[in-house]
Amino acid sequence: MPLSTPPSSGTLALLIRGGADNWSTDRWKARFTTACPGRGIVLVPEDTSHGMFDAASVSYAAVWKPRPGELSAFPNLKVIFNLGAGVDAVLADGSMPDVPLVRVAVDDLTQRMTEYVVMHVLMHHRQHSYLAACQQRREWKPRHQWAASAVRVGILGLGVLGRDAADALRRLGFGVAGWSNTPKQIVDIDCYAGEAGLAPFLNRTDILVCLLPLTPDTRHILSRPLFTQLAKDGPLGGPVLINAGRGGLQNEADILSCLDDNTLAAATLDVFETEPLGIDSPLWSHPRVTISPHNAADTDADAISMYVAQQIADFERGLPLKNIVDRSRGY
Ligand code: NDP
Ligand code: OXD
Repeated sequence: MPLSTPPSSGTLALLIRGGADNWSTDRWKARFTTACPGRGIVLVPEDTSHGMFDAASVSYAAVWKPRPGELSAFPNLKVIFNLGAGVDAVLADGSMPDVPLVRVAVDDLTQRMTEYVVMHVLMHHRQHSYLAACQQRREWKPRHQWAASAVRVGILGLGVLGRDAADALRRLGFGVAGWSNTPKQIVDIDCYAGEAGLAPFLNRTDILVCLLPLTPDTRHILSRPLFTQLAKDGPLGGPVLINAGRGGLQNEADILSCLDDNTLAAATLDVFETEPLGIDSPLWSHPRVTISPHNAADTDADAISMYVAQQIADFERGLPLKNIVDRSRGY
C-alpha cells in the first residue's frame, strides 16, 4: 500500500548495482514509485546522465553496491539507505558523505534467513547427504539418527538475524549458543561475548552458523585457528560450518584444507570471497560442501521499499531514523 506522504521536493536517487534478475533497477524504480507517491525517483545513472538533472535536488539515496565516489555527487543528501542488511560494500567507499547510513532490518529478510539456517542445520543433522547418496545407489540403509537435543549449534552474531535463527533452532530442540560483541541475556540461549567468550563458545559447538557482519575485526575469522577449536565429540562425525554472513569472513583455502584433514566434517556456504564464485573453484565439486548463490535471504523488493518509504516519512515528521549504522564499529 502506498504511504500517504505529502508531495515532497526531496528526490530519492536509486544507485543499485550487481543484483540478480529479481533485483533489476526497473523493478526497484517501479516499487519505490508506488511506495513514495509524489516524490521524484531517479535511477542513477540511467535517468541522470542526460545533463538536465539537478543533483542538488537529491535528499535521499537508496543504494546497493554503489560505485566508490558516486554518492558524493549529491551535495544536499540527508540520508543513505542501504538496500540490504550488510553495509560492508558501502562502507568501503572512503568518500561516502557524512550523513546517516540506514540498513535494512525487516521481518521478510529475517524470516528468509531463518528458513535458510534451519534448513541447512536440519540437513546436516538429519544426514541428508548420506541419504541422498543412498537413494542414488537404490540402497535402503538407515543409520542411527540422534535427537536434536544431542546437537549443539553455535551462532556467531546475535543481532537481528542471529537471534531469530537461534530462537527457531531452540524451539526445534537444539542446544543453542550465540556469540556477540557485547554481553547478552536471551532465554534458553547460552550467550558468550567478546574475545574471551570465543574459545568456550567454539569448544561446545557442533554446527557453527556465521551471521556476523564483515568488519575489520571479523575479516577471515572463519579460518583454521577457529575451526580447530570446535567440538570434536559431537554426533555428526566432526564440526560443520554454515556461513551466510559475508564471504570476506571466511578463508576458503583453510575451509578446503580443514575439510580434507577432517577438522571440518562439512560446510554450507552462501557467500564467497569473490562473487559469483569462480567456475574453477574447488568448492563447487567438493563432496562435503553445499553451495548457494548468496540467496539465503533474497528479500522482497516490496518489503524493503515500504520500509525505506516509511523511514523517509518518519524522518520528515521529525521522528528518529531506525537501524542507523555505527560507522566506527562497521555495522
Ligand atoms: P546485526 O548488526 O543486527 O548483528 C550483528 C551481530 O554481530 C551482533 O550481535 C554483533 O554484536 C555481532 N558482532 C559484530 N562484530 C562482532 C565482533 N567483532 N565480535 C563478536 N560479535 C560481533 O546484523 P544482522 O543480524 O542484521 O546481519 C548480520 C549479517 O548478515 C549482515 O551484516 C550481512 O553481512 C549478513 N547478511 C547476509 C545475507 C545473505 O543473503 N547471505 C542477507 C542479510 C544479511 P553486538 O550485538 O554485541 O553488537
Ligand atoms: C544483505 C544481503 O546484506 O542480502 O541484505 O546480503
